[in-house]
Order: sequence, then structure tokens, then C-alpha cells
Amino acid sequence: MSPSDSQTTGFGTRAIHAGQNPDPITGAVIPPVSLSTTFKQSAAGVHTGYEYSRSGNPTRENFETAVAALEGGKYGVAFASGSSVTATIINTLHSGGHLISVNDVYGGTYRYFTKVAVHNGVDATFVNLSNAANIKDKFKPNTKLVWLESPTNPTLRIIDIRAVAEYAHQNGAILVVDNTFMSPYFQNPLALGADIVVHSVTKYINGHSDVVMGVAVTNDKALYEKLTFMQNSMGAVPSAFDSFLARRGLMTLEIRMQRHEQNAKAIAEFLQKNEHVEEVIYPGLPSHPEHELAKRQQRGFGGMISFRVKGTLDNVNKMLGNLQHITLAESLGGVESLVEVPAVMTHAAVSAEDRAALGITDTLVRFSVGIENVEDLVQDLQQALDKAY
Ligand code: P1T
Repeated sequence: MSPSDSQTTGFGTRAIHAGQNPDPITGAVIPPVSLSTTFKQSAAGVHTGYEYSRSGNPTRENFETAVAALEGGKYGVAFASGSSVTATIINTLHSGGHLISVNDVYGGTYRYFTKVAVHNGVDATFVNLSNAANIKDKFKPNTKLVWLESPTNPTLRIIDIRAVAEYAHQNGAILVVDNTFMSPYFQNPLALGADIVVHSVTKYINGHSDVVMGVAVTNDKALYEKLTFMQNSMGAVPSAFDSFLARRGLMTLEIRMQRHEQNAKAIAEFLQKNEHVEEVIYPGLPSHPEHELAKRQQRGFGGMISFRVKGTLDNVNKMLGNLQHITLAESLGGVESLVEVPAVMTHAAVSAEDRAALGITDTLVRFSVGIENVEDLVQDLQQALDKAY
């Protein structure tokens, strides 16, 4: 598929064909996994474009091309995990730099900003961006970067990406958007003004809970060059085999996301009516505070739901202990349904005080709705909730 096709073809077509060129020697429709760590040169310094697998690998490049085509970006850069994308981007800031982050971010991102970046001289300010204007007076002369997730993890607040991009650019900062929860199928932050979009590929993009990997996409050549320089210098690259699996996962992203969303909508409606549930947070529900913004900014509402049950952590644990098809585990975005309790699992790195301010209570449950038959998921929740009280 030529690069120009990536502007005109549909999402599903790009997900299958972008970067996926049949092998020129054998004609293999699925190109073989390129496992070699090094590439033969015809004379010293004369090579095919590949020298050493950390700096460039054909299987990784296939994946990077495909994700870039799905995000509407020119350049994709893959990493060994979502967390190493964060680390690599923050390492492009020099000591003395300042970043602004949405206050409700993945616990590991919060941990990196507060416990690692700070030792390298990079300071972070956390802001509630539910009202984008809250960022206005947070910029400092050394603010280089604004970081946000939308929907946020785990309270699923929707941030006005276009408005935050404008504030960032007016103040000479770039905007990085973590698009993990939406996947490129439901949202393209670059089209809303973001300078870099990042994903934990571990989640929807790979989609089968068997790869840890990350990716960044940009349209800016200078940022791309910085990222590839850091990718090679820091060396947090994915293996060829993981790149192959993630590229394979991408081929079904469209139909998986459609089913994730269909199931999530039905489950959000079921939970809303359940007597043991206090609150259901799903951007697709008209009761969600940013439902209208989500409708404008996204092409759908995704497969993530958070809900607050009545009672205490004891009730939550009883419910979780009785689930039969839905698994208690961290992570999200796989074909199987997963639930977790952010306060004691993914967001344990956030202080108790900050968790309370964000509404990450012990009774908040995050549900990554899988693509099983929805009747089974509803029945499983129903019986587990009944047994918990
Ligand atoms: O796990 P890793 O591939 O390193 O990705 C980190 C990451 C980045 N951004 C978001 C929005 C994420 O949710 C994550 C990882 N999150 C989980 C493991 C979780 O259960 O929320």
C-alpha cells in the first residue's frame, strides 16, 4: 500500500494493508518475522537501509507504518512498552524543563513524572483539565510539554483536546495525548491539534493480552527525528516477534473495537439499573458529564467502564471473588473481560489524598469489557453482585 493510499482508504483496509508488503522474494502475503539482529553490508557503510536491529527492523517498521496510517500521522516509532514511550519522550526534555499533566493519568505515568523525571531535573504540575481553561495560569517560562489522556484512566473524564492544544501552542509547549483507551479507531488526537499521540500497544492495538509494547506517532519531522534518536540511544525497542504479533492484532482492530463498544454500552445500561451500583461512569451514557464533548471529539465511546458499588471494599472483593467469566487482573483492551480496583491495583502509586480528590475510592471498579457474548457477561455480573450483599 503506498503512503498516499493511507489518506484515502478506510480504517479496516489500512489496518490490514499499510506497511504489510508481500515478501519480494517468496511472495509470502504475510511478510516473515525479521529476527536477524544485523544486516549484511555490500561495502563498509553501504547497506539496504537496515544495519542493526535496534536502529531499524523490517517487522517493527511494518508495525510503525501501519499505526501511523491509522492515526493519520506520517511517522510511527515503536517502543518496548507504553511506559518506555513515556520515559523516552520525557527524556527529550532537558534538565530544568517543566511539564503539565492532567491530574487523572495512568498510575505508572504519574509515578514516572513524580518519582523519576524529577530526579532528571524535570518538574511536573498536575491539573484538573475537565475545564481546559484551568491550564491557563499553570504555564511557566520553562514549560515544554503538556500531557493528557482522554478518556482518563480510571475515572473516564473527557478532556477537550483541541482547547488544550491551543493553550499549549500559545505558550510554546507541545501536546502529547495518550490515546490508549480510545485506540485509533475511535479517536485521532493529531487531527485535534496534538503534536504526538502515544499508545500502550499492550492494550487495544495488540488486543490479545500477550504483548507488552508501546508506540508514538507524529506528523512533525523534527519530533520524529528526536524520537528515533532516543529510540536508538535509549534502546527500549520491541522485539521483532512482539512487533509481528502487534501488527497481526491491528488487522482486527476495527471489528474488535466495534464489539467492545457494543458490549460496553449494554453493560453500562445494565449496571445503571442494578440496585447495588451507586454510579456508572461511561462516556456513552447521557448522564456522563462530558457526554456531548465525547460525541464531538470521538467517533465512539469505547469499551471501558468504571463503576462504584455500594458498601465497602469488602463488598467489592466478594463481588470479584464470585465472577466466573470476568477475570480480576490489571491491564485492559484485550479480547477477554478484565476488572480491577484502581485504588489498590493500577493507581496504588497515587497518594491516598490525591486518589480521594480524584474520586478513586476503594469501591471504584474499572471494567475492560471484552468481546465475549454480552449475555454471559451480564449474567456473570448479576450473580456476582447478588452474592456480594
Ligand atoms: O503497561 P505499558 O505498556 O507500559 O503501558 C503503560 C500505560 C500507558 N498509558 C495508559 C493509559 C495505560 O493504561 C498504561 C498501562 N495501564 C495499565 C496496565 C492499566 O491496567 O491501566
